[in-house]
Amino acid sequence: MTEAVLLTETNAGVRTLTLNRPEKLNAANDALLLALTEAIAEADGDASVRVIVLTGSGRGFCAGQDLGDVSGRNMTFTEHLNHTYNPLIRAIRSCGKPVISAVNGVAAGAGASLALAGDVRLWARSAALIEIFSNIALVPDSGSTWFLPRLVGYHRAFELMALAEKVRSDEALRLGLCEHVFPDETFHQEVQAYAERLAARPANALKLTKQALNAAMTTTLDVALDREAELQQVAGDHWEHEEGVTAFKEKRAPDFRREYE
Ligand code: T3D
Repeated sequence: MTEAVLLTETNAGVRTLTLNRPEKLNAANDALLLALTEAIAEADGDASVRVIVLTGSGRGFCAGQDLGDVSGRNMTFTEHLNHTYNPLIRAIRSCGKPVISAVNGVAAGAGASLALAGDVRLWARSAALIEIFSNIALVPDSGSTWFLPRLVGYHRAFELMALAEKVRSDEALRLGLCEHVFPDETFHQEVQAYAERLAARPANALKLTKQALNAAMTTTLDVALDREAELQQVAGDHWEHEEGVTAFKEKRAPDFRREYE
């Protein structure tokens, strides 16, 4: 069951998790959501994995909740979100490794939230994001109400959610919903190359950077300054720091991967 809905591949320290329900644009059922959450935790604990990529098979990234899977469900909406989507989004945000949302096609509803939740968002030219919840008279969930206004401001977020307008890749880049847009034809190669660049960076420093940035999103400057000072000590005591400084002095590129090879 798990193997069918989620594909896992590791290449050069990059763990790619591919949502695999292409005939439904990777709409999420419980099996997929639970498998994905477990796979992220597993990758987080695997020292050979330095970067995690989330993507979709076929022409979609993720069309949100599988609407064929809802009737007869033995849970309230609240219970369902707390059981499936919320642990998934928390797993992405608390993961100590960079997570790339590699948005290969349409990302709708909770799929849009998944597209926004990554530390880096890479889009294929034909990808699009739709905060589609209001089409079925639901509220944006899985973190969309947290991510989107921080990126585009309250008013643009409200309009995108209220009208369920499709945001195409050129506008997504302009709005800051993604960092890079790549041609469809070479998308997966470009994602892998980008992920390998990240994988060569100092893993401990990136973990602490993610931790600091996540905490800073909801705090004051004073608290952020204190946290930076604490985390800098942790980074400065790590071998990566010594390697970076030594490499600078020796006028060579630092080797931050040596511990894992
Ligand atoms: O706990 C809870 O349950 C609450 C949580 C909610 C989280 C949510 O995500 S709510 C939002 C749920 N998602 C949607 O409402 C999106 C529904 N899909 C669409 O509106 C469209 O499919 C798209 C705009 C995303 C893409 O349109 P298009 O024209 O490119 O593709 P299509 O032809 O509509 O879809 C292709 C196939 O995928 C089609 O199947 P078919 O006819 O070829 O057999 C379609 O039914 C299927 N599909 C697409 N989205 C879903 C889906 N099947 C089930 N659930 C879907 N969400």
